Amino acid sequence: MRILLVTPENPFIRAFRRGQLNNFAQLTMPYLAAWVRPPHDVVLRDEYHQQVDPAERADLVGITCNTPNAGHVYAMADAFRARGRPVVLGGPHPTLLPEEAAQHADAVVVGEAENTWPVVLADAAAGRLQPVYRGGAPDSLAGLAWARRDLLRGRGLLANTVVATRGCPHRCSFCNLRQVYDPRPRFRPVEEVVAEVRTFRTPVFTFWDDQLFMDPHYALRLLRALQPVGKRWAAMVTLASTRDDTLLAAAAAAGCTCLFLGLESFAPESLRLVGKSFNVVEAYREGIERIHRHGIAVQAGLVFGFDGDDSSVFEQTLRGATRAGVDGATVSILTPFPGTPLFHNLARDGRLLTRDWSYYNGKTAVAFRPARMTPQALWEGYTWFRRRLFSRACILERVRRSGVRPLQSLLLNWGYRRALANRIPGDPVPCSPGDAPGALVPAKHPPGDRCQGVGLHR
Ligand code: B12
Ligand code: SF4
Repeated sequence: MRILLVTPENPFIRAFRRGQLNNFAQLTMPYLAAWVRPPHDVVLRDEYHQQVDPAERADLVGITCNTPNAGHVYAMADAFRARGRPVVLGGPHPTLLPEEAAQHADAVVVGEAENTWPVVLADAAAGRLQPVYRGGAPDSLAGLAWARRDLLRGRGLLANTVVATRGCPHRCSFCNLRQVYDPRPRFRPVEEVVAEVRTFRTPVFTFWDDQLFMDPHYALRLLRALQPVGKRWAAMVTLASTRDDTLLAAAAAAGCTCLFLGLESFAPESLRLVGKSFNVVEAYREGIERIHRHGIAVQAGLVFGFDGDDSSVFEQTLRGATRAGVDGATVSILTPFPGTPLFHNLARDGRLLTRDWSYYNGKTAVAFRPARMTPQALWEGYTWFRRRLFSRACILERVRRSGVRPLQSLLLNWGYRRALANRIPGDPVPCSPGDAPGALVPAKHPPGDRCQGVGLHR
């Protein structure tokens, strides 16, 4: 069999991310490619920078699919199937809504796939694909395959990412982790992670774990074992998990240059409402200074649109982030992903603006009605905030306050600043000629082709 694996990227996200300098490659499909053994062969197409041709020869097409990519992936899957190529869909969105995904696939893989993907491959070879595969989560992460990074082309320094753990002990109401993955915290043997990292040809890489420091004992062992490898890396952690100076010192010695902190908000009420009060706003500055003292930069995850947010939140966050000296920030619009408590609450209260999943990307669109401002005000505030945060003056001020790795921070910020100029297709707020503003817009536009009617910022 010739197996074609696709990493999709819808036009909105691609337009948004173009120009940023930290777009590390997605790991999913190179990872699944590792299961394909001779006599079968495997080809990888990454839409971030490659075209996908539905006429390409393939005996099986595998596509990963998150929620914002769903319409785009369904159209792609339909095009492959129209040419007689069987399609298997997996990843977050097919896991959350398998019946919806099944309308566009010959098989749907629900959840983690270590125990089901080999069965899918065998069934496809025998011409007996089943409609749904479930129960693929491994009990242990020992002996996991290594991703086929050799299949990644043209990603240069950004080719290498790795995962050491799965799971997170927290339950933030906007997060999909518990619905998409087996919630048990699991850890790969330290020596396996380090051996995999040693194979990287680049001097830099990223951990794609949700919370690398979830278990401080495991983290410390991993960091100590990584130190002799001599590579530089970044990882996602919570601010609360960085209170331990021993851990931070070990991270710095092991090559950590940047920690991504899901701060989400500078508004305590907003954090409380989404179950994230373990982020203590008053402690942000001190916590960030502690990380800086170890020579590690901070990339903050910031989200706007929580129920505690009114239109003053943008200025409040700009002030807070600048004072705290965050080196960089990933800024998002709150997005109610299907299956989350947030989604259920907003659906119950009639606050979802659309079920066109292309609006659910957290970057180029607002998908719900915020509690204390209009959808337009949220979009405008978010846009204003990004322009201000990535203005020359603010970048220089933050870099000055941080004092850590100024060149790295200037480059990252310059990437985000450059990306501000990208033209993003479609309207940011769901609209349809004839619909009352804010009316629920069913997914009636062609996938990936947003409404061009009434709206802002075209
Ligand atoms: C790293 C990461 C990113 C990276 C890279 C994206 C990527 N997919 O690699 C970055 C930072 C760019 C990113 C961006 C976004 N992400 Co993200 N990301 C992750 C993260 C932390 C790890 C993904 C990963 O690499 N896992 C390791 C690989 C090997 O496994 P995997 O992808 O999970 O796949 C396994 C199974 O799902 C299954 N599988 C997956 N696809 C397929 C396909 C087939 C055919 C088969 C058989 C099996 C299968 O098999 C794998 C092995 O078990 C996950 C959370 C998590 N813990 O997984 C969130 C997660 C996937 N991201 C999420 C979101 C929301 C986003 C954004 C929309 C956020 C935003 N507002 O910008 C964007 C979307 C960007 C885009 N490209 O469209 C959500 C998805 C929710 C949803 N309903 O879609 C998750 C689950 C986070 C969460 N807490 O809710 N993300
Ligand atoms: S801490 Fe992060 S990964 Fe964990 S539940 Fe909250 S948002 Fe999700």
